[in-house]
Amino acid sequence: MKRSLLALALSVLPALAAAGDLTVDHPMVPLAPPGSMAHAAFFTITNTGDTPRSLIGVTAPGYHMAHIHRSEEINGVATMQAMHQVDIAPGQSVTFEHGGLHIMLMHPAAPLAEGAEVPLELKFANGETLSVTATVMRMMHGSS
Ligand SMILES: [Cu+2]
Repeated sequence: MKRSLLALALSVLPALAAAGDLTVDHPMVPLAPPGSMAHAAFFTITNTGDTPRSLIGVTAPGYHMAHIHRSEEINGVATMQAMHQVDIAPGQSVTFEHGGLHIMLMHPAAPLAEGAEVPLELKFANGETLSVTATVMRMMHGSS
């Protein structure tokens, strides 16, 4: 009896089991000044599975466009580079944070107040998607 129930669960829910290999912690969008045309989203993504995973894109219904970016300093000049793939090795975490990797959210459909929720959909190279809800938070200045 027990065995047949387990077999049934495994046959019905293969996609859910795969999605369980990735976790996203502390998704947040720093509160931006009114009228800002670009916001950033930060989080930490962890691959708890045993196969490499690659983030290849993101969609955000509340924005006109969303891209994966990385901030870099090249010859003393701060720049942002579009990333087409971010690899997350088995057992590893990748942090999207101020001054590094971030999700660039362009042209919000509406201004966002502190505490608002921003839905994001992360897309992976294996065709999987992961829905994440980021919270708009005031960032402490000077804490980098
Ligand atoms: Cu950017």
